[in-house]
Amino acid sequence: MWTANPAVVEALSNQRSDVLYDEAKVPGYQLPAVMMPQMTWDRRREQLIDLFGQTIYGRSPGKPQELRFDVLEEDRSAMDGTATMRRVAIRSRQSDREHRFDLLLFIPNQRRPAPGFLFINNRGVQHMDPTRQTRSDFWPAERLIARGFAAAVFDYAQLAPDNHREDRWREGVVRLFDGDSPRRHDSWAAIGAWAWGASRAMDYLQSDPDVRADRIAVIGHSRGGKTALWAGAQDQRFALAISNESGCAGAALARRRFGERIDLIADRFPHWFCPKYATFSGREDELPIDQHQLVALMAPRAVYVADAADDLWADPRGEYLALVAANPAFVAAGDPPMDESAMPDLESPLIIGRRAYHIRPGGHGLTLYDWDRYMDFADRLWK
Ligand code: GTR
Repeated sequence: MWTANPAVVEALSNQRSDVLYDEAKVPGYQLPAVMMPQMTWDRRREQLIDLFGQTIYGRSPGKPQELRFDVLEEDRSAMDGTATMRRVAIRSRQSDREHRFDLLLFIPNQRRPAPGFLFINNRGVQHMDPTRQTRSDFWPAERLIARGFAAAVFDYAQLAPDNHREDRWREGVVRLFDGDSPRRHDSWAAIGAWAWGASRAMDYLQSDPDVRADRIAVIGHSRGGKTALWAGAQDQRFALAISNESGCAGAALARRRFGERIDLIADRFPHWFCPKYATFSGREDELPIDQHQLVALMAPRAVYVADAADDLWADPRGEYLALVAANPAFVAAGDPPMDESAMPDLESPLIIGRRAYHIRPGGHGLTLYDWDRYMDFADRLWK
C-alpha cells in the first residue's frame, strides 16, 4: 500500500505550516451518502448534479440557441499518412451574441470509426500544434493514433480565459449566455465553461462518422481534471472520465482538508467556482456533497483517477478514498467494491470493474506513463 514519503511530507510541511500534509492529522469526518433509499439512481443523479451546481461549479446552460460546426481544414495524410486531421470551428449563437472555439482532431486512418480521447488542454496551444512540428508529452497525439485512438483537443482559454483580473474569465461563453448580468450565488464560472466546451465538442464528435462517439473519454490534468470530472458527471455521453491529479474540487475529498483546501483555492482561483463555494471555507463538514459523489456520477460508466507521489497538494490518498467511497453506485452497476486499505503502490495500476487508479513517482504533471495507462484501461473497457 502506498504511503507518502516522509521526506516529502516534511519538506512540504516546512514550506507551508498552514497546510496539512501529515496523514496522522487528518480529522475524522462523515461523508454524505452516494445513493438514497427509495430513490432511483437517475433521480439521485439529477439531485447530486443540482447540488454540485449550487455549491461548487455553478449551474451550466445546455446547448445554445444555434450551434454550427465548420470544418476549417482537413488533411487526410497527417502524421506520415497514419491519420486524418480536422480542424473544426464550433460556433454558438445565443440572444444575438456569438462565440467560437476550435476543436483539433486526429483520427487514425487504420481504424474507423475510432474510439477516442477528448483532452481539455489547460497549458497553452504549444501542446496542440496541428502541423505536428512541435510535439508534446502533455498531449501525445502520435502515441494515441499509433494505438488506434482518435485524439481530440481544445484550448480551454477559448471557452473562458483562466484569469480573474478584471473579470477576464467572463469573456468567453459566460458572456455568451449571461451578458453582463451580475453573478448569483450559483452562477457558473470557468470550470463550468470549460466543461460546457467538452460537451459542445462531443456534439461535434457525434456528427463525425469517423468517430465512435459512444467510446469517448474526457480527460484533463489538474484544473483540467476537475473539469473532466464535472463534464463527465453532467454529460452521460462520455463513456469514461479521466482525472489526472485533479485534487481539490476534483477527485480529492474536501472533508479531509489535506493539501489544497477550499479557503486556499477559492482565494487564488475565485473565477473557477460559483460564489457560494467560498462560503464553505473552513466549513467543509457542512458541504451538502463531497467529491466521492462526483466520482460516483460516472456510474454506470467508467472513471480513472490518477496521482503523482510528490504531489501531496492534490491529496493522492484523498482521491483514492473518493474512488472507494463511490462504491455504492458502482456496486449497484455490478462491479466489485473497492477496498479502503488496498491503495496500490507506485506504478501498480489497480482496475476494479469500471474504476481504475494509479499513482506514479514524481511531481505534478501529465506524463507518457499516465497516458499509456489510460489507453490500457480504454482498451480493456472497449476491447
Ligand atoms: C494549482 C491549483 C490546483 C491545480 C493546479 C493546476 O495552482 O492550486 O488546484 O488546479 O494549479 O491546474 O495545475
